Amino acid sequence: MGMTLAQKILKEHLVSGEMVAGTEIGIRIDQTLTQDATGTMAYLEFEAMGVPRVKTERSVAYIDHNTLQSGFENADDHRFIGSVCKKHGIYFSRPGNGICHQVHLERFGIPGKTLIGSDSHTPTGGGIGMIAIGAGGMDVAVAMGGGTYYITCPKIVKVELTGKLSPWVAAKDVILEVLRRLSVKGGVGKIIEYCGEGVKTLSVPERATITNMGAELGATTSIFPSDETTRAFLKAQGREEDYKPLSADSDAVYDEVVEINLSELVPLAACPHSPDNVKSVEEIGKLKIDQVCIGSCTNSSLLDMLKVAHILKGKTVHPDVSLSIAPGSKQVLNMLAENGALAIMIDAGARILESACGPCIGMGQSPNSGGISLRTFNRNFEGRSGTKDGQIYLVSPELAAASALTGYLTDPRELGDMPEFALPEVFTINDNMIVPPVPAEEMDSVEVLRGPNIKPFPVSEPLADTIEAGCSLKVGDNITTDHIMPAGAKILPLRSNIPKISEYCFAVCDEGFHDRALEMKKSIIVGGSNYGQGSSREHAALAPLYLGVKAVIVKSFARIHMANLINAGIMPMTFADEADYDRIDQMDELVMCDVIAQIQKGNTVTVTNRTKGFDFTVQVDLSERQKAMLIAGGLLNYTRENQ
Ligand code: MIC
Ligand code: SF4
Repeated sequence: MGMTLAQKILKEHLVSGEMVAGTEIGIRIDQTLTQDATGTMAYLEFEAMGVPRVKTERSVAYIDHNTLQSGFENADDHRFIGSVCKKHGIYFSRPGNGICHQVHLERFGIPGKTLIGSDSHTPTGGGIGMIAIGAGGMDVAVAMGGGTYYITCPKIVKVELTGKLSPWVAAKDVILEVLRRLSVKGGVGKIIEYCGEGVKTLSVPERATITNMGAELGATTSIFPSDETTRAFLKAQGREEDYKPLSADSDAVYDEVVEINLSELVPLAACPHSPDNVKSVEEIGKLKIDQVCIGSCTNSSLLDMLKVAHILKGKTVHPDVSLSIAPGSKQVLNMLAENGALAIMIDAGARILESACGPCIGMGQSPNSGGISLRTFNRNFEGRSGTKDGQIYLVSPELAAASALTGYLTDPRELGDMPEFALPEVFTINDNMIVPPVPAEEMDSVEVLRGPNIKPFPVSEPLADTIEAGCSLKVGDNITTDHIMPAGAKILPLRSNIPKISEYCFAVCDEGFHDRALEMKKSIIVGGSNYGQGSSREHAALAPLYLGVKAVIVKSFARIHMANLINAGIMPMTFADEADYDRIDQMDELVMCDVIAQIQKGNTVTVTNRTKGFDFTVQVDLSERQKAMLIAGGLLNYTRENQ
């Protein structure tokens, strides 16, 4: 039987398990990446493992999230990460060099390799045929130390692309269409593999836009074949030797098939507050806007920026609209400066931001109260922009630029004829902002620089046999990591300080949670379906751990967050009968006895609701390895015990 492309790469990297969907497999990791907001924790964890040099083929640390430096904290974190990298064999991409996923695609990604990154948009690498997966910082630390990375062997969904995008319809519209059809839960436990004649019509940056935002489907990752277009991209990056043709076998069998005719797509927008709340521009109608933000790891490539510059040329941003543009990398910004496109943007009135995540993670550019903001980003969760009642619409750069000029949501097809936008044959290459590590024999001479904001991570305890705890919080469906552990300019600088950042845990849902949980000492969180969707931030597990959360009982989990809970030693449990969710209230007293014996024996645990006087069953669908990890009190304890 033929294999899909994802199966081929996974099989080649298989260390344990069998390629049977739904079972646990362990894979060898060739490359890792971290960013600064998750990086400090990942490197503290790596240090705690005591491995002197990374064992991967390539590990890179990027500084792109916390670049505001409104206090000493960010700068201290940057110095810490920079010094750890220098010592332990990791390449360090300095602040200003660009967004991790954009730079990794340009300079390091290699078709057929495996990459895990402590950022949920790591699947951007799927645009050049990598298996690139978002993971928690601890998993990345283990992979840097040469450890195996474990995932549930995914089902493979084939997205068959036919036709060709119409003028001014974009790659963003392709992924928005996939989200419209499959929803933010539709990709859980699956890899999305793009095939078909339409693939040839898409450039590497366009493919990367699609795989990047596949994270919003909850998918394990997304992948495109590696073909002549990939070769041309790598050649233009001076890396043709990294090219390798890769595709699925013609008789590959897929678990699901989705067909998309690119010719039929129209400009789309994801409406507030979910990336799958997708409507056509026509359906939304004439919407007056206040702000347009162009950038983020989804849409900040040179190609995107050239289109934007073309649309803005000789025009002025509408008087009621603020337009910000953040080119994705130093390479992109440099090339825009060289070819005059930057001058066109400045001339039109765009506010040029540094090459970093910026407004995407609420680091500045929060919209006005109730403001309507069009963004080329990938997430529009409530409050993420920094303005609680901000109305965020996710759109393509073409639509964003056209709308910035008119002041209302505008169909870019109204722009008339579209010129051919081609990628350059040679990109401007200058890796002077990527600092290589020192050779192994010099590592002892490097001092690791720690600022006062860098606090050790909370210690998790081995699993208790009896858990008696109150329900400190009950939440609904689709709770995101931005609800659990918000980011933004005020909170992000605290990523290295778990006690301090915990003060904001769940503040979006319930400002009293922090104090209540601390007072209860031990507690349990109850939630709905797709709990923990979004980011890979392990802070969404470490803050609850610090606040005494022992278990989370929900209808279903998002993949990375569930792994982060297990790594932190918090029990992830799902209702055997979802109706029981309605029978529990906040502050109910919940009791579980013989927990260890129950999870060792099977996949269920009986919970007594002492307040209401009834028993219910929860599922603990975990592998033997995950159970052992929970019993040990998390991944670090488990790794120490099994070294
Ligand atoms: C995000 O887009 O939510 C982030 C910020 O990049 C996160 C990582 C983080 O929270 O640091 C992600 O996507 O994993
Ligand atoms: Fe940065 Fe936004 Fe991409 Fe996350 S989604 S890596 S915050 S640009």
